Amino acid sequence: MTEITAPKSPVTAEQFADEIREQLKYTQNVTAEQATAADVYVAVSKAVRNHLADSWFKTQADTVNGNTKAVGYLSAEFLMGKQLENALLNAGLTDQFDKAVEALGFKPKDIVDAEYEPGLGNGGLGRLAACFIDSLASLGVPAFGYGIQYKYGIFKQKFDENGKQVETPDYWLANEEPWGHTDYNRDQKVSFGGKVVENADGTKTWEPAWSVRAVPVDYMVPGYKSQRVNTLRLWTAKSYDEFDLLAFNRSEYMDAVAPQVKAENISKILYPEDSTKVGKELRLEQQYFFVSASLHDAIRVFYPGQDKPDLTTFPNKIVFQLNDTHPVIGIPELMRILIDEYGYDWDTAWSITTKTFNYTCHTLLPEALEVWPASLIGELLPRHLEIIEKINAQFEAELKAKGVAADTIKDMAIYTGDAVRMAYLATYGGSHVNGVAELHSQLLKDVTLKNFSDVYPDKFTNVTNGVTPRRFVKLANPRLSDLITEGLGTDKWVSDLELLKGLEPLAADDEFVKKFAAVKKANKHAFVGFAKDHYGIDIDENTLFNTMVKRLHEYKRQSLKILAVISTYADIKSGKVKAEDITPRTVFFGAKAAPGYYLAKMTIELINNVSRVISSDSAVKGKLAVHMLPNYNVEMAQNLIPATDLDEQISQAGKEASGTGNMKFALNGAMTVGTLDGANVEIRERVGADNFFLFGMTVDEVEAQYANGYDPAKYYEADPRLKQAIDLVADGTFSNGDRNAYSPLVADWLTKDWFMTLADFSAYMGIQSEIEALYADELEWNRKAVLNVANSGYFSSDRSMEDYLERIWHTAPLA
Ligand code: GLG
Repeated sequence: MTEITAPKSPVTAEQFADEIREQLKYTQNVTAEQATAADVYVAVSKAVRNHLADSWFKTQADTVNGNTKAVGYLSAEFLMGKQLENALLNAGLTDQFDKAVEALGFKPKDIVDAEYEPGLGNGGLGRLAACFIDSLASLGVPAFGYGIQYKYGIFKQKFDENGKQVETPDYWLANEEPWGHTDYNRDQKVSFGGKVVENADGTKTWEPAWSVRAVPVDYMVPGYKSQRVNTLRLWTAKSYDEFDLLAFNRSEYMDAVAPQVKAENISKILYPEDSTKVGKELRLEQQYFFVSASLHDAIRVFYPGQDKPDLTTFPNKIVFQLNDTHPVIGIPELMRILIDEYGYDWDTAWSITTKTFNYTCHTLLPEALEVWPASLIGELLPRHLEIIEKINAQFEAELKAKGVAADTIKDMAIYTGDAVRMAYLATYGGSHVNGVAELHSQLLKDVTLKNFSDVYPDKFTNVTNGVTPRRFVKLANPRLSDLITEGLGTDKWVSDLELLKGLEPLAADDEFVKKFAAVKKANKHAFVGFAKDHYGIDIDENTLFNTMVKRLHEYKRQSLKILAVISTYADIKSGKVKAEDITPRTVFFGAKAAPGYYLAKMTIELINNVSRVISSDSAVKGKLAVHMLPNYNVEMAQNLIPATDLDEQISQAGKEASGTGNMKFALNGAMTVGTLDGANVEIRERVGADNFFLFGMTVDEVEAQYANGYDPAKYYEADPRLKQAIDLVADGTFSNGDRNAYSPLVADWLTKDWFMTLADFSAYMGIQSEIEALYADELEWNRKAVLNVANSGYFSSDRSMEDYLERIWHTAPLA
């Protein structure tokens, strides 16, 4: 048996420098003199991993041998951000690192910058998964993150000379990637297609047509000061038939690699375009691929070397969280494993399965709840389709027995005959369903999953999202972190964020507030440098930094913000606002649009062109600037959020499930202008209505508008400023005179405007004077910003994890 030793004790800077030299010499095979920053980055990363290794082994051993149930977080996305600084922080090696690399003749920043950010996620959902696994490790809860190591993550975004979004592949593995360890000896076989045959004894055998090899790449997930290191296991797809030599020898070179390409396509890219049938197929292949490999992996981990494990104990070993609908095929897969591979009867298998899974819903948009054509599942996973049909039959019988009306039963169908509704399958097949903010969870019960909540009220619960204070305060905002520590007299807040409450009295202390204002100023100054380096733009740091960063989507209403900017531009230009009344602002946008999302891409183009026109207009120089920053990612967030004065959370009420950017901004001392949507509601409750710029319709008002037949043109006619802004878009002002450039967008605003941008415009403009009046009073603005920080401790992902532990997972940290 391997000896599990205690975690390696911290080293001195000199020792750490020696460890780096050793890595350079023996693994990188370069001398310290030859080494570049990129070499040192790899060497340091490996040295840090060595420090974490013993804790990693010990955590694994305790996870398997202990009596604490583990958590398996199944997610198509893990948007991790750069690893090195976080690993150094959690390993307690930050100071040693700074000194050691300096001793080697490098600047710490250059080493950190040599890392390439992995973009294995799309937005909030993926970043949430990353925050959650950080918190689980920090709390000492045994956990596995399970997902896919995509070869290409979310695309890299550029803008062409016309301001249009251009997507390029993000080949993040172009250079050595020191964090993932490919473990060829823990692979799994995942099969597809073929047919199901019935055996003489009535059991079924699935005879698949093809299989791929799932090879895990393991990432250590170090907890902050917990001595625990969990595992993020990302699967990559390999072919069993590497290469067809016969075909090659017939000079059929493409055919020779075809099987390999087919297999490797599965982990090639995050969210392949799915408007075609093959695209859909690939997505389902991906989902099944990682879920099947993960379930088998968990059985391997918890029942090592056992041919006939007692899997009735499986739900006591690990509980799986389905992060959105992407992993929901795991429910029929576990049924299949239990019945076909281990010989359990249906009822036993069902009892194990329902205890094993729970489902988190992250949306209120019906189109985001996945529905698969039954024919597709039938082709790719014929045995699973049979199981789903049987689950559906059992479900319908259960509903009937409960006296549910026939019409309602039909509405609730998991399997409709031609489609499978994954959210319904997840709701029925798991123990709990949760939304991600109070309002969202309520709307799930009242609207989206109402029928289910009526029949199974106890399944439904809420866990409000959170963000990790390690990455998003401690690492992103060292100046604020120092000030918080000074104010509280302790740095314990990093792992107990509710301690921030202790800053509340300091909001009344002018000296403290001034220090806080100085931190913000310094962060703005630093961001000006970052933007110059990264984007080549000049920013006036003595302006209000006003930021809107998030995926580009109509419901998030980037349109509302850009129309407001256009309106302000027109007012300044026409002299309608007096020079002395202008609050100079710099507006930052950061957003990627899905490659096939036409209006979203057009909105990006518009923002870029508004930016161009404004920046070349001397009439507004020094008063208004707009920047659409390319390729919004975790790194940009870490730099921009701490520098922001005012954050935009302006989605249509009832559409943003939670939002997590809103939490990051509040924790970094930005004020928020927002609607009563998602977690904004809870943020406002906590920081106080006086310290939050609220505007816009409520969920009920939105519903009433839909019910009465919403007419956007009415708003256009009624508000001259809105009319002027839209007219400027329509008349070619931002398209070199081309009146057609934005006509689809303009037509949508005037005739459809599903997310009611126009209806909220006047209210949004109305609140700007309040914002500007407060900003003019520097001390008062910062006092309120301090109160935002002091009262946002609740939005730590540590707290979210504690809520999951108590309400859903019913497990605890390792002893
Ligand atoms: C979703 C939602 C966000 C939410 C995030 C994490 O749109 O409102 O904050 O998940 O729960 N698809 C998403 O990014």
